[in-house]
Amino acid sequence: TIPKTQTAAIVSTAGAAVEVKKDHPVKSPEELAPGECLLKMHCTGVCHTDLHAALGDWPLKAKTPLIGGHEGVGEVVAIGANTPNSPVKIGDRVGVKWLANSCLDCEYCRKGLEQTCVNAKLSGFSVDGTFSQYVVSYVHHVTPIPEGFDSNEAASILCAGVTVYRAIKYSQTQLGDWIVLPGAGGGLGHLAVQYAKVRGLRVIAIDTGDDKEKLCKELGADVWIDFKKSKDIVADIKAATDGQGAHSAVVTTASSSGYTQAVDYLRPGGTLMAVGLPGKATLEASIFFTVLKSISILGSYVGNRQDAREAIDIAARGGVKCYYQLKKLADLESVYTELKEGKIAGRIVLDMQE
Ligand code: 8ID
Ligand code: ZN
Repeated sequence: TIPKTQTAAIVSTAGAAVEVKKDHPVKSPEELAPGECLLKMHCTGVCHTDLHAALGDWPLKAKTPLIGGHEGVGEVVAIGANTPNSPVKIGDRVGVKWLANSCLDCEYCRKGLEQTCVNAKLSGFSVDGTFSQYVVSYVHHVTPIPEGFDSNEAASILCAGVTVYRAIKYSQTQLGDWIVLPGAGGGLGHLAVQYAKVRGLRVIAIDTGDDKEKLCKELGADVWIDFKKSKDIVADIKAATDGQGAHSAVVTTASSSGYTQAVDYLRPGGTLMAVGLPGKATLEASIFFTVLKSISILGSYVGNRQDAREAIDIAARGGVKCYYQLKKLADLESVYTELKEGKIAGRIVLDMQE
């Protein structure tokens, strides 16, 4: 039976601390609109985006009060009446990603760029997200989780995984190419190391600290650079790549510093994939050398429904594995503090089944 109330982590206004409330209402199955489904959550990852949303440090503002969270796994316990052609049924295990819903019929949706749909609903940002025991989501956008693939392992693939999977897919790289991953020890980055290896790339991981170094090397990074210790990152990358520079960089740092030298350390024809989302920074790159080196600079924003299925499929078959520590919803505020301080290697996943 579906309870009337639940535990949820709520941020009342931008910048406020997280409050865990035990009496937050659950939307009843009768109240679900067509196309909506109610999920009983198993777990949810915590993404740096959730911290941006809670702090309100982006040019786009989240709804308030806000229940954050956008990479969770749960079971479908109800589907709105009069939902035609639902691709999921009650009892299915599914994932919630950042893109909660899109119209599926605008130019962007038709082109597979659903993320930019003008009517997009964003989990944990414009609609309440996964930091609650029950979540309202949308039958056409939830991602089926293959049988036997553990929910805790799957959770962070739904944002961190799909995002770097897509960025690498469009990085214009070939088997054996060098890819630089600033932010490699973080949530997105440590999955990027692995998706890059699956693609047959050689990885230069950049981040800081012993934990992240150990993690990146264990995950198969070919070269490690500690950005706090390196005296010259461009020189270090050139030294590792026969003096030529790397073929691509996928930047997943939440601060602009991960971006600044990318055009300098890419070789001619190289591609910079912008993924990390500092709210106010602008990209400083030499126009002259961007032109002379024929550099491509591309933004990459999460992924569409198909990208999500592909990223999940690779992880379910063991190609990549989320490295995570399991915590509780009540720990969310302290997780935000650790994320701010850059202390988390890999991901934090919150167990929602206690
Ligand atoms: O669709 C998208 N483009 C998308 C999807 C999901 C998340 C974008 N994001 C954004 C988030 O909003 C955030 O801005 O990607 C960024 C990273 O998210 P995350 O991986 O969840 O954050 P994290 O776990 O804190 O990892 C960031 C890592 O960057 C390192 C930190 O040490 C940390 O490990 N880092 C920093 I900050 N500065 C660095 C630098 N100059 C750096 N690593 C190398 N060089
Ligand atoms: Zn995210």
